[in-house]
Amino acid sequence: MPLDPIHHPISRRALLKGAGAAGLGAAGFCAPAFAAAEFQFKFASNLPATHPLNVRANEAADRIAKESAGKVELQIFPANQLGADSDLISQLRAGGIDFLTVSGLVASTLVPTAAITGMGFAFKDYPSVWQALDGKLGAYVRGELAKANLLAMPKIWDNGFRHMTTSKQPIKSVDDLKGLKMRVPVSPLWTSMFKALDASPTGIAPPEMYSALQTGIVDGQENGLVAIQFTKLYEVQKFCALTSHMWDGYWLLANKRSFEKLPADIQQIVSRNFDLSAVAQRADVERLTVTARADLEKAGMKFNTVDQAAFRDKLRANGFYQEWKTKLGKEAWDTLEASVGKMG
Ligand code: X2X
Repeated sequence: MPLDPIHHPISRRALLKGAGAAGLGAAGFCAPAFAAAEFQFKFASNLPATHPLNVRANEAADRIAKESAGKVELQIFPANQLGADSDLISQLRAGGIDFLTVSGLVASTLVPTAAITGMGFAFKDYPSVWQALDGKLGAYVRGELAKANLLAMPKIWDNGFRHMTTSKQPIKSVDDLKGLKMRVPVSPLWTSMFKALDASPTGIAPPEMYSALQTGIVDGQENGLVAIQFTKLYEVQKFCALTSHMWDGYWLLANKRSFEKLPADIQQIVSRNFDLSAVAQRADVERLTVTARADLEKAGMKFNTVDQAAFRDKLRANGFYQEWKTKLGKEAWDTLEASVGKMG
């Protein structure tokens, strides 16, 4: 059964009409009511155009164009149109694109300590996520990213608490993961976590995820329910175990040179509007996570809960926390623990 993409009440088209714009390109923002933009920026993401992250990014682009009197034009490229994550990180660093939303764990291939926010079972709920990410933990990771010339906007965007899906057998206990071929994003922390859970993980970038599951190269994967719905994984996955084994978010990274080309007042307009949209997107994802479960059930997926403590015990017994505490270092670990309590 097809799932309706989410439609937001304020469409970009309506906003553009209000601004007197006529045409609208498929991917890009175009504002013929204004003079040619002085600053033209490319914004890339790995999520489909209809996902709240791109909907809210488009809204930010509209507001930024208006508030900068047309000086800033942002073109949004969703769904890996310009490449897969690791390629996009390189393009961002080289200035081929100007903005990129990327999971902290994927960014950790470049800045290892950025993986800290994805530590297994670190966050119990959303209030503890935002308290940490809008507080000292977020500030710490942004500082680390800045060392690699990646300027993260203050507010991180949400990719949800992650759960495990499979095609053949449900994961009812941690033992069901034994030897299971799982797709994980390309990131050492993810691979390490699923090895420590005794699964057999393979790092696969989002553009190949669906076909890898469809052809059985891997049996399962893990993601937030909203991502599972928007990438249509319900077509190739049957079971979902509500593990909440980690939380994942998207940093909105800017190329430092591109951002610093902007006069200070326009930098303010850009970062304020991105942050406004990030907060709206967090609320979208939280709300949609609830309806996603019902929609995925209607599409035929079967859900079950698990004893999370048993998963965490397995990670502990296999030395996962000890290994990552050493790898990421005292500062990262202490900053996480200051927010969420003792880990491991
Ligand atoms: O690759 C994934 O699974 C995704 C889309 O959730 C991330 O970007 C981490």
